[in-house]
Amino acid sequence: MTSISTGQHPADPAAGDDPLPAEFSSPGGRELALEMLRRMYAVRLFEEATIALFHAGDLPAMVHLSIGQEAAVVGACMATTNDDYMTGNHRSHGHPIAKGARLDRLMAELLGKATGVCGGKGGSMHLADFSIGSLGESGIVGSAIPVATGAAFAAQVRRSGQVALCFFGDGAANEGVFHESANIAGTWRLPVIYFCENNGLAVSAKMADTTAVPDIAIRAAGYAMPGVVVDGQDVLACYRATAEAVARARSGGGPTLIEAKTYRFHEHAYGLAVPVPYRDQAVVDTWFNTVDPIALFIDRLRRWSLADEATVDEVRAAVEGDVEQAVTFARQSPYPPPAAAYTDLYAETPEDAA
Ligand SMILES: Cc1ncc(C[n+]2csc(CCOP(=O)(O)OP(=O)(O)O)c2C)c(N)n1
Repeated sequence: MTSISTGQHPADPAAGDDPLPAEFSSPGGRELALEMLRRMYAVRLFEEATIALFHAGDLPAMVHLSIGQEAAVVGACMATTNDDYMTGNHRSHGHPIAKGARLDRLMAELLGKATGVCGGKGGSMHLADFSIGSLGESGIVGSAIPVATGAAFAAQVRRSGQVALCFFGDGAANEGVFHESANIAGTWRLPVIYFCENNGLAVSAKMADTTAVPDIAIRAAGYAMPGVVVDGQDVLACYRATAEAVARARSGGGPTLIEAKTYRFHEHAYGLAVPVPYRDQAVVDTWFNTVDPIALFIDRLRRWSLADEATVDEVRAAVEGDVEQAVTFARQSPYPPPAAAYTDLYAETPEDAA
């Protein structure tokens, strides 16, 4: 297991110590790097748009943002395909965006519109988008972990070669459901990747006050699977660790637990005031200036001569256009009719289909 100390970000590799990685020097490598940048911008700008919508009164509820955690979600998702399954938690937009979901239908879902990915019934915290393998996000902490485990079991039974990528936080890793799922995945060698986005906090509770071990990845040993700690602000490190876990899972080698040490730049949920002061704003400001995953990646893209300023601006401008279009689409879409409340409640059985 690689190890970095909890809560610390390793120094950005100094120029000269950071040669162009194999992933980006092979054919298609530059495109891969720029797609990582594009998706990280998509998460950031989509969520900044949700903040604006919240203040405008268009967004009817608080939102849990992945801003600061973009490298973790994008690196992990880009190591999977649309056929692979994914589940997530209440920090729910970053996962489907990172996996390649259309922004317009996601934004419409957040506004409760009929054109949303779930017809407006899921909202921010319960998004699902089967077109990209997203089985669902969930506001019930820990509840999507057994769903991913079950999906991995189904893939194993069907010998489909699919894997399930399961996102959860350090808080969820203290719930029984994580341990039960990891135990059965380790026992049955299920093709699942448990990806813990460890931002060191569960609402206002600090990990050190609630968790017996300094690294969640240590727990992998109890379930006979590899445990890996990665720098969650480094998109390439997250991609590499997940790609290795995906290859192992597809070849029958069973599950992996990856822990990405990351940071949440905003409040637990935007629009929810946590009454207890639990972190120093100066520290958060320092994060913005020193461990912004997008800024760190842009520096490296320049150093590797994969993108100059104009290319970065072009990528960002294209995403800005997509987000604007998504907001317009969502605003202009109709709300579902009241009768829609009674549809899509039950799965179709084989008898229904006959
Ligand atoms: C079963 C359950 N218990 C408690 C909550 C309230 N709650 C919502 S988010 C959260 C913290 C989750 O922390 P973590 O899993 O580390 O994810 P993070 O918010 O840090 O991304 C809690 C306790 C809940 N939604 N569901």
